[in-house]
Amino acid sequence: MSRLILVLGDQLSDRLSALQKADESKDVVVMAEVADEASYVPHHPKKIAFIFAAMRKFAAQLRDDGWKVAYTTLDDPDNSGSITGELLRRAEEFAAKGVIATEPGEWRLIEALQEMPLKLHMIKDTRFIASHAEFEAWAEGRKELRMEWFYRDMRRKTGLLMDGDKPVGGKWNFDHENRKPASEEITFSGPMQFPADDVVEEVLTLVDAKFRRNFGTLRPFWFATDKDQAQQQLDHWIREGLPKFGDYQDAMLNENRFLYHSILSFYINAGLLDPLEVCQQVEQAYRDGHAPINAVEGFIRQIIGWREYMRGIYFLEGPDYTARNALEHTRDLPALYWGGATKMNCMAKAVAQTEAEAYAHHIQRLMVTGNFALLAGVDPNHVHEWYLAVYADAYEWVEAPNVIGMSQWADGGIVGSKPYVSSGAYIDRMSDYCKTCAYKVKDKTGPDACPFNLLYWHFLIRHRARFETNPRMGNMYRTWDRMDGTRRETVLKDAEKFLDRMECGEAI
Ligand code: FAD
Ligand code: DLZ
Ligand code: SF4
Repeated sequence: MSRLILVLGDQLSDRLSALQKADESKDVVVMAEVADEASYVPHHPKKIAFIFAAMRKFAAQLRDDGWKVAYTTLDDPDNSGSITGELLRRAEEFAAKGVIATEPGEWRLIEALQEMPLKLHMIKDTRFIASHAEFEAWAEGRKELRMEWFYRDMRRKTGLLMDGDKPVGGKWNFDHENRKPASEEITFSGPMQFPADDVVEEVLTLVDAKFRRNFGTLRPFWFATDKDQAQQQLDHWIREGLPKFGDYQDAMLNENRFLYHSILSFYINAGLLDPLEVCQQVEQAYRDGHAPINAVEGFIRQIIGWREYMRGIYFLEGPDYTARNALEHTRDLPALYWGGATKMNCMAKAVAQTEAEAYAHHIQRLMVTGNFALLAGVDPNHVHEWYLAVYADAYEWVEAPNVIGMSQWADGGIVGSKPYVSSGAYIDRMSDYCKTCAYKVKDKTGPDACPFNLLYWHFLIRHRARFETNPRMGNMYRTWDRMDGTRRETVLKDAEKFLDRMECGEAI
């Protein structure tokens, strides 16, 4: 009797644990494009097209390798609309005795599989470096779950950038060298653009017909959709982008959407690239003298540090994590996040590039769109749903700790010891956005004052009782207290006026 082997849209790896447990001669691989997954948030059309095209190509590769694959396309008239529905349908069709599944990356789907009336063997996702048990053991009894300590354990475990038991270069972290504004011409030509082949074209037609109303531009579609193409993007970026990745990691520019970023998260998260192998290839570039330590260490820390840490937090904190709202923020997400007009150049640029590419880099996500939502007091659950929908690399295991934890401080300080908030001065230092903005970043009050300047103080004063005693924030409260009383009143009044105009739907 055969078993069903579930392969989800973000599990497209030959070495997936469920495939390794399977018997190629008897078992049936089940893959399905389903309405439930394609619409639990209004995903960006490029994200849906990427996942469907990569799924179809992965299914073809499995068939070539000798697997029996039962694949359901979205427009199949028998499509039941859900992953569990498809498993039940295929169980009957193949008289299967049970399902083997690699643990999905979202509680929602884990719970749905567990409730299904079929025998289920859910196994670990071995594409990650730290297992849940390892992360739990690391977290056990710690007062603070600081990423940096976890990261050092991951360096020791993987042996990446290690000389025996010592870090290469004599330091674990070279981040202080990585904060340069982009003042020079960018020499990286950006991600490779892959022309649409027949499989991609067919998917684009389907997605265009079914998801045209979702926020986001489908064409031109340039993503890699199989592991060979994803490897080409990795090689291209190691060659051209990696050497300066560290220096300009936090920079933002009007005319350059990608700077030196790798644009690899789509591919790693979907399974087209293995995170450890990516890091090994990046380390090799350092050992060959092609890239400096600050770039290589910085990149490897993002993957074996932040990426693994975020996953650890998501599974440690449990299914209610996305509902957390420590700062009790209740505002609706302003229409400008869905492309509505705004005079704030930084926000307009970050949203427009998100709409076009289903991509924005880390500092745009954290210090522009995330910062604004936090300062303005937007309900973190709305912010979470937006990020989950609009980025092609977004699955809850990685998106939620970044948004609920790092960006919105809605988990009360598990991920970040202080909220990531800043006035316009930070954006001005790290970008050229302010030069062409309708607002004036140097104005602290008045009709032209940068909204980030107004809202920054408004946020700090709203939450004074909570943050005044935070050792990393005390200085800001002392600065406020030294300000002239009338000026303080004007700042808060102007901030209130701005928020009222935003609530009324004005193009702020
Ligand atoms: P690079 O800048 O080239 O970084 C290299 C790699 O490091 C990335 O590909 C990614 O795999 C990893 N990485 C870097 N930072 C993080 C991080 N904080 N968490 C996890 N991995 C990281 N990343 C996602 O993969 N999915 C998300 O849904 C997501 N949502 C985010 C939401 C917010 C509010 C913030 C602040 C960050 C979010 N990130 C998310 C992290 C980060 O912004 C993206 O991984 C990165 O921008 C992807 O682009 P890149 O591949 O060019 O990354
Ligand atoms: C994101 C996504 C989308 C849009 N569509 C599908 C799909 O039709 N079939 C599928 O197997 N997976 C899809 N995915 C990815 C899943 O939502 C993802 O596996 C879960 O959210 C767990 O991370
Ligand atoms: Fe953004 Fe303020 Fe600069 Fe305008 S002035 S781009 S709103 S930070």
